[in-house]
Amino acid sequence: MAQNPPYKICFVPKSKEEKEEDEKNYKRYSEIVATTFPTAEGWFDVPIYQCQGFWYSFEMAGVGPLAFQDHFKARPSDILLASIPKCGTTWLKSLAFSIMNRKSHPPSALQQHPLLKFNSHDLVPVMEMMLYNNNLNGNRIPNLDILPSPRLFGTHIPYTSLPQSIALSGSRIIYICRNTKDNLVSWWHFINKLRLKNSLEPMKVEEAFKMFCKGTSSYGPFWEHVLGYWKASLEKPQSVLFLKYDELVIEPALHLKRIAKFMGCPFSSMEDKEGVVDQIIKLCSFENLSNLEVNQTGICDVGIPNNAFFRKGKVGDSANYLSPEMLEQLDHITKEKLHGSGLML
Ligand code: PAP
Repeated sequence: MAQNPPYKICFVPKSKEEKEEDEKNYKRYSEIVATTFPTAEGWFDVPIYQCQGFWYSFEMAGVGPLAFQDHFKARPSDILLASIPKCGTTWLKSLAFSIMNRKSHPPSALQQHPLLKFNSHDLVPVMEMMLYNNNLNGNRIPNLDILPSPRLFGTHIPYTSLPQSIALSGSRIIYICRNTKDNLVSWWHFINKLRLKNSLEPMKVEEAFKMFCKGTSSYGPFWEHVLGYWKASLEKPQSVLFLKYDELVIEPALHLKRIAKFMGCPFSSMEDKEGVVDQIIKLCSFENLSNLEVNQTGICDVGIPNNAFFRKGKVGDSANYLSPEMLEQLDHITKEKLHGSGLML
């Protein structure tokens, strides 16, 4: 039988007054979203809403982004794994979790490792979707104080909308992005998988392309999302590490060592010699994780089948789905949007 993800312990019983306070807050967020935020046609059969310049789905996050902004109290030791969806979040979470917990859960002790029992989203919850999402939490603000340090969280929230306490506390952020074309194709496949599950017609690639370019894809616009974290990584390299999926695929060991160093737990030369880096790479490989039972048949809290997080895991697959004109147009937009930033995608 499926076990409760470890983060569930933060939904502690609350007093009547506390429950009423939480409900009042969620009612307020829902009213703000319903009355003041713009909406647009969504990826499923309900509209999406725009919050502080970026697009969100009611089904996936409810009014979670606002609750996260208001209530999250960061610790200096927190590590936040950030991304726009479909850039390698599932992989980064597996790697960061394995790095952080390698003493208590050695990657060599394969039979026991938590990644064999849980999808990485259950080990590193997405703040606005799994913790602060009123669709899931019954209008209860989670008590994250009870989680031991260092805490590892995920988010898709853009840099400019993160709770202030993250920058103030000095907690660290690892951001992962990916080339624009593969991101779009990965997102399109993902939503079609969910549309199928909800008995909706598949979305045509032309339609997904139009939405993506307009900026109304999940947490879009893509380019503004990436640029927010890119600029922060240049301004505060000690606080924001910027990674590219495409580079991680080519040189995983190099980037794994960068990640571990940034997280404050670098690999020792002994660990290097013992092959710990390679063990983590193997444990978190697409081939290994995608074939685990939990990832073939499990369902994560937000109702997404875990197998939807694994498709091909290849760089350049977009060329198999987008026309030459679409590929060219995306390259053109990306070049224009990133012009002068020093970032190439
Ligand atoms: P999410 O934001 O919804 O969590 P995310 O994990 O960022 O999704 O992206 C999924 C992509 O990462 C998929 O890419 P594809 O559609 O181009 O195939 C998925 O296959 C890929 N992916 C998932 N796990 C791994 C992994 N362990 N190694 C490499 N790629 C992976």
